[in-house]
Amino acid sequence: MRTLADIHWPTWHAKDLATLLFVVRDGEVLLIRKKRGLGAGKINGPGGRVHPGEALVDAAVREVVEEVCVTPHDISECGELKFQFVDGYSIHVHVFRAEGCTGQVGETPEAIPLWTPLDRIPYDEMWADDRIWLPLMLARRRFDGRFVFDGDAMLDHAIEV
Ligand code: 8OG
Repeated sequence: MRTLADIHWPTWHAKDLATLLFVVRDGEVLLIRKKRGLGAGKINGPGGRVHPGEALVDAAVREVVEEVCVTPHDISECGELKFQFVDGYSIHVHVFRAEGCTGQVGETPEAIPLWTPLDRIPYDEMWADDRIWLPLMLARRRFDGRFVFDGDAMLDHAIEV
């Protein structure tokens, strides 16, 4: 399994369901330096796995509170990302955006918060696919992406906007 064509997408089900939530405010986006979990060391948005029975948006908010201590508001879903890894792992990520948050960001055992100017997003330190869809999220364009990864390496992708 190395390409999108090797996967039967209509019946594809991910092993894990996860969220990402980006607070976008005053020309900046709230990113994190992830300290543990999948993608540790990389810069990402706050997010993580959805608990059984939990609503997606509730999971997205919970992860932001847990990782960087602020509570996002005015939230909308802006896209979906489907990742198949060649080792058999798969994860389906729902991406949200929030127009603001309350509280003050703080570092936690999971993440270091980074308010980042929109014209200085450090794509070189992020997952390889992020430069494809993050600009769409910022432009409020809905996306549906599918990706094949071998570890950190993106082997194939397609995105519908
Ligand atoms: O529970 P844990 O923090 O390990 O969950 C993984 C998080 O990483 C989850 O928020 C989804 C996110 N994630 C992937 N793959 C990718 C990716 O390619 N790009 C970005 N930006 N996030 C990803 O699992």
